[in-house]
Formats: sequence, structure tokens, C-alpha cells
Amino acid sequence: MKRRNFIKNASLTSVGIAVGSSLLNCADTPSEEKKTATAALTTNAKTPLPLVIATWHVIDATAKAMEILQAGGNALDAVEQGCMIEEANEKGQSVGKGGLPDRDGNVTLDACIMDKHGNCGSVVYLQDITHAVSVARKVMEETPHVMLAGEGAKQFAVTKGFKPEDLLTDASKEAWEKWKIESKYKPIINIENHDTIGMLAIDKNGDISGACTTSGLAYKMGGRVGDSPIIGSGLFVDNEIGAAVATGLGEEVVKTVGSFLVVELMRQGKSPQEACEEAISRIVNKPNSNYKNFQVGYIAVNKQGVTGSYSIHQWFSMTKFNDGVNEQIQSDYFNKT
Ligand code: SD4
Repeated sequence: MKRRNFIKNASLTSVGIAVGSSLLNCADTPSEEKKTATAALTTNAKTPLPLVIATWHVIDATAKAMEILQAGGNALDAVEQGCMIEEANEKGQSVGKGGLPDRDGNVTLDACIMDKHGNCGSVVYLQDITHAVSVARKVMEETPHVMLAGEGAKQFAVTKGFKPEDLLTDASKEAWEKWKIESKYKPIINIENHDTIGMLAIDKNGDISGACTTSGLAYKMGGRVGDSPIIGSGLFVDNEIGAAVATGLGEEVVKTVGSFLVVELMRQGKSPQEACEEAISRIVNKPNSNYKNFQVGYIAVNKQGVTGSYSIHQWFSMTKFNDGVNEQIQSDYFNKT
């Protein structure tokens, strides 16, 4: 089924949230799917480092991260600067500047970052600051806290030199105004060709960091915060084991503490692919799971540089830059009916 039809056909969840996906750029051909499944399941104990993976189709972001890693930079700088590419990209209507607003027309950002020592920082409901991931890093490095919210987060950013700006672009405003007429205030997950960016990197020293940044569900209720800035849900890094990051309907990720779950499953011996699949199965196998009506996807990497990705529905993808190749890899998925 084509992505647009899938979204159209998906009846909404009880809170009226439609399927989240970054699907327009995805190939429809069975051969692509086959390649994807194969790639996702491939294990390679000798993965050359450095390596970077990210949710969705974000080759410019992974290219930036790899540039830093190749120059000997650390994984933390790589994931921050990689994510910043998408935050600054006004055409990406799910991240940073140009992100689709909440139902009241306010663009509110969630982001987090985590380093090789297990330090982490996050911002929720941040307004008027494009580079939420960098504010999250400042929270991690320059405060005794893990998370700052709303006005406090913005004020903190301003004191650190971030310039406030209007994040609602004409295109996103127009889309919001159109949505108000057609969708009767039911929030929908972003349907652009890339969504929330979650990025994981391993540098030349073998150290892992991760970051995640988003404007969250388009047309969400004012004040709504998703999984993306919640450490353990949207992102988790354990430098001994590996890391994972999530995309899709954040409420479902939070309920299963998804990224922490993926890392813990890897700790117990599962491959990144198996761990992502198990984390998705925890969602879809819940009694009365409404999974047909929403999307969740995970990507993961272990300490050896083996990667995995899995989602509930078709069309999720991971961008991977390793050994000179920067490519989009279609993800295997649960719902084959
Ligand atoms: C959220 N997980 O706010 C984010 C949205 C997302 O692809 O990932 N969209 O729930």
C-alpha cells in the first residue's frame, strides 16, 4: 500500500493520532524490501569504525556526523552536529525550525542527548530556539540537572547565547491552517519524508553517544511532550553495551520504556536486530493493542558496531554511514498483513 493511502486508510487511535511515518521517499519495489531485510539482519563483528546511524532518510545529517568522526572527533560532537543539520532544515516539518506546530499554532521542541559516560541532558516544550539538541547538551554539561522545560529551558538557552527566533515558517503555518479546517483538531504524526531525527554514533575510540530531536506530533495538544526527550524512552546509551533510539508515536514508546528496553535486551545477548524486534513485540502484543493505527520504529547499534532496525509498519528506514557508504536502508517491519 502506498504511504499516502496507508495514512488515509488508518483509522485514528482513541486520541485521534494517525500513523507516523516518513514514507514518501521509500521505494515500493519488493527487491528494495528484500535488500532491506537482508541488510537489517546482517551481523558483522568486524564493523570498521567510525559508524553513524540515524532514523529515517537523513543523509546530509549522517554525512555531517561522519565528517566529524573521520576527523577524529568524538561521537558526542558528531550526533549533536548531525542532528543540527535537520534542526536547521526548514523543509523538515518535524524537527527544529519549520516544525509543524501544536494545535494552537505553537512550535514546541523536545530533544535529548547522552554521552559515553551515561551523562544526559534534555529539553521539553522548548520554544523559539532552533537547536534544541544543543540546549540539551548545555543542560547536560553546564547544569546539575538532566531536564529543563518550557520557559525555563528557553531562558537558560538565551543566557547561553542561543538567539530566539520564530520557528513557525510560512509553509508550516499554511499546513496548520489547512489542517484546522480538515482535521478538526485531531493531532497527527508528521507525514513528511523524514520525521524526528534520532542519531547514534561510535567514534574511532569505540565510544558511543546518541541524540534525538523533534517538534513532536504535529497538532498535538498544547503542553504535550513525547518520548524523544525522555531518557530511556526516546534514547538510551550504554557505552558498555550499545545504544537505541525511537521514532513514531511517543506515547507507546514511553509506556514500554523502549530504548532502555532495547539496550537491556542487547545486554542479555540479543543482537540489535533481535532487540528492536522484541521491543516492537512488547507494543503490538499488548492486550487490546491498537498498533494498526500507529507507527513506532527503533534503530540500535551494539558495541561491536552491529546495527538493527525494526518498526511496526512498512516504510520506516535507517540511514547508515559506515566504511565510506552513506545509505538509506529500509527497515523490516511487523505488520505484513
Ligand atoms: C513524538 N516520537 O513526539 C515523536 C514523534 C516522532 O516521527 O518520532 N515522529 O512522539
